[in-house]
Amino acid sequence: MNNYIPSIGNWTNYFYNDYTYNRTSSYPPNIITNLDQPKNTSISKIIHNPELDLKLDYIDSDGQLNELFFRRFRHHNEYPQYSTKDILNQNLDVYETYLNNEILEPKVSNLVRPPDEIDQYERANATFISLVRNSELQGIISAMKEVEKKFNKNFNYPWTFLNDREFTKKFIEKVQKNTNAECHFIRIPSHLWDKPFNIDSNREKEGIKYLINENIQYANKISYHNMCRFYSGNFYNIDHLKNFKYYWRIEPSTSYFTKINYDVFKFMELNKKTYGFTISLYDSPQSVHTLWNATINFLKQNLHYINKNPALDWLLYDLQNPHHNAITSGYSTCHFWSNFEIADMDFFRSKPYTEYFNYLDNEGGFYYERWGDAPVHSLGLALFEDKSKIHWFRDIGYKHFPYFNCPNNPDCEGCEKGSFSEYANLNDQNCLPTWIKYEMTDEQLNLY
Ligand SMILES: Nc1nc2c(ncn2[C@@H]2O[C@H](COP(=O)(O)OP(=O)(O)OP(=O)(O)O)[C@@H](O)[C@H]2O)c(=O)[nH]1
Ligand SMILES: [Mg+2]
Repeated sequence: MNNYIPSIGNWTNYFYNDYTYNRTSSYPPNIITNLDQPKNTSISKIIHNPELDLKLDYIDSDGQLNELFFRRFRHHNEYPQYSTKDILNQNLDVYETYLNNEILEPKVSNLVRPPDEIDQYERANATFISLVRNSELQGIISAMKEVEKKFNKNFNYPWTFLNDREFTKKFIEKVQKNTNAECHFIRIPSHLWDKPFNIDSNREKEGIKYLINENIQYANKISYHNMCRFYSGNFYNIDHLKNFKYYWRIEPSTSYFTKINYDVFKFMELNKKTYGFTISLYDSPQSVHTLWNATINFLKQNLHYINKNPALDWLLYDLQNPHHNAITSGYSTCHFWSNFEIADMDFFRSKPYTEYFNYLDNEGGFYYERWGDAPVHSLGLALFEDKSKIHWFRDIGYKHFPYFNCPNNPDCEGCEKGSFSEYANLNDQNCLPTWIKYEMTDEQLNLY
């Protein structure tokens, strides 16, 4: 370990040389080489030393944010002898080995089972949330049927459907038929959905041109940018949703492969979890190429918001897809895939996250780039929440094309156990090995 230590002076060149990183476009400008040199930072602070308390690393001796810590490619420095391919194979092993273990239910003593009398059941303060278009009627019915069959027929949690347009009568009637639970159909107020007036249209056009050139999906679809902004920061401020604490996000055409014989919302509540996910992925780095810069700038002014137990290794991991860190100035692009979320909206309503979202919104990256709600939620959680409150629902068999969470569970039907994607060439997009290796405590690892 640490047998190759680049000097502070040439570390940025070293990164580029080592990965022969080739850009096809001249935009964005080279972001790495214009980093400030660190203040009062010794080499021992730059190179990761697992013995050191990470918490100390990201603050300089003068109490300022040590910016280099967040951009330093420290994992790469630890393992110079391995190629990216070696690393990927090692990481896939970690994932497969872990998922090969039988995964049934969380081993906690407080699982709440389906009630005998569903009408008398005191539910958690929770709702399903589904943002959906009228045209996605079949897709949402298919997801809803599975969720009802595998979980909700036993608990009757209400559904909240959100749309930037009015839901049609047909949509409402057909959807309601699939559940005994209450359904609410809410039109999103335009101020929470539409592009803000302060977005500079020339800058937006330039940004979209760059993303198109980089083959970024949905770059040119304004509704997609609106959706990402809405799910990043505004959904929990809809009047109807202010009545709820927990939500489970359901997307059209997603699949659910396992019976869930306990109340997942009560699991969250009783075990003090903030956020539950099933899949963790890398993002297209071009879509978030200045998100990390903006985040660092926010952190510089708000150091006190960083949690004492953050998930920084996952955010900074630079071995599997190092070109991502190069494009984003340090961020791995690892995120929780937000089409599945079971989470506590009070986290997103908290001061740190609210200020963070407002800061990002003001930067305009939802339109000048294509910042997604998944990386924005994930950065907020990894930085401002105690990582032990983030729960991997690995018992829930789930698919959103083309990725799975497919546990080794006799009851799991419809996916290949342990597989991450139907396409083997997408395995390098899996960020769960990093989560498993660096962020899960023994307690979490042994929870199933
Ligand atoms: N009402 C409404 N819902 C939208 C709009 N755009 C996206 N959504 C919903 O927002 C969620 C995410 O959109 P998707 O198009 O699935 O985005 P994605 O998952 O990144 O992309 P896919 O891989 O194509 O599924 C889904 O629940 C969509 O139904 C929109 O313009 N209006
Ligand atoms: Mg989708």
